[in-house]
Amino acid sequence: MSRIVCITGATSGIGRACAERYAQAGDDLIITGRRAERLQQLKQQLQDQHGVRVHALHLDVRDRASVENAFQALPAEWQAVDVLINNAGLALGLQPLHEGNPDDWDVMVDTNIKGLLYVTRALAPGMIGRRRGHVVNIGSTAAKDTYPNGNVYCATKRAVEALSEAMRIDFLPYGIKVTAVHPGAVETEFSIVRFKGDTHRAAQVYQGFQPLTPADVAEVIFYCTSLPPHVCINDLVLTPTAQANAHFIHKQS
Ligand code: NDP
Ligand code: 8X3
Repeated sequence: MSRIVCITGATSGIGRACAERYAQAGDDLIITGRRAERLQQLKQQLQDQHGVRVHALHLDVRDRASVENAFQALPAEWQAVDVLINNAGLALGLQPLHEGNPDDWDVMVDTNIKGLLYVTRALAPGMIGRRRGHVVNIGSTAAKDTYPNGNVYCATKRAVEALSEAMRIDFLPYGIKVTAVHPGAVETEFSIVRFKGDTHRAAQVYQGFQPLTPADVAEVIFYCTSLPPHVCINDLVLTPTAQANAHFIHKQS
């Protein structure tokens, strides 16, 4: 039976790969992101290739009123969301805390923590009312281990981990599953965003080992949401085979 799957940050990387994976399985999709043109192109592509229904929400998850309005205004046929994938997120900068840019901190906290909360607050009551739903929060190995200069980004992902635990407890009486998925190094636009368009520096992050692809992560997320109703993966870490944790990546020179 097809589901309605809502993916935040579907215009790139892991979110886009999830949209493709769920569409391939015949699920209908609500896709969100700030880049309207990419969103429309993806919607068209998924509809044409997989024959699924796609609803595109052009929004910035940091904008609370816009998130509330967008989900309140969902047409009736889109309201019964089965799976929410809180994926929209980013890192900005990689400096010691005492040299960090507070504007970057605001964007990371507002997107990775507050945006995730706003979207969950908009969709969870419907899941609870229906006694059916699954929230997948994208954390990171950065949630598990703080690495040098990672400070605020690591803190936001630690918060995602804590909020996943909190949701699991609060939603427990209603049968809502909550899964935190923590990827290690995945080659996406993540490092280009972190290094503010410095593609050379971004590429170096993934040199000397085989990183995960967005499709690898999407496959794992899809698996987590395809288990029998009584089975829930609560917390899952996946890394490239060459990566032990946030600190150790075995690179060939
Ligand atoms: P990308 O930069 O490729 O994709 C990030 C997505 O988030 C884009 O679709 C972007 O869309 C969206 N996004 C960012 N800010 C906002 C916002 N304010 N409102 C709405 N959408 C937003 O990176 P990844 O795919 O790698 O990142 C996805 C998630 O995975 C993030 O939460 C990241 O922290 C996490 N992660 C990534 C890892 C990696 O190594 N790549 C490892 C572990 C976790 P748009 O710009 O159009 O708004
Ligand atoms: C993204 C992975 O190691 O760059 O969360 O923080 S890392």
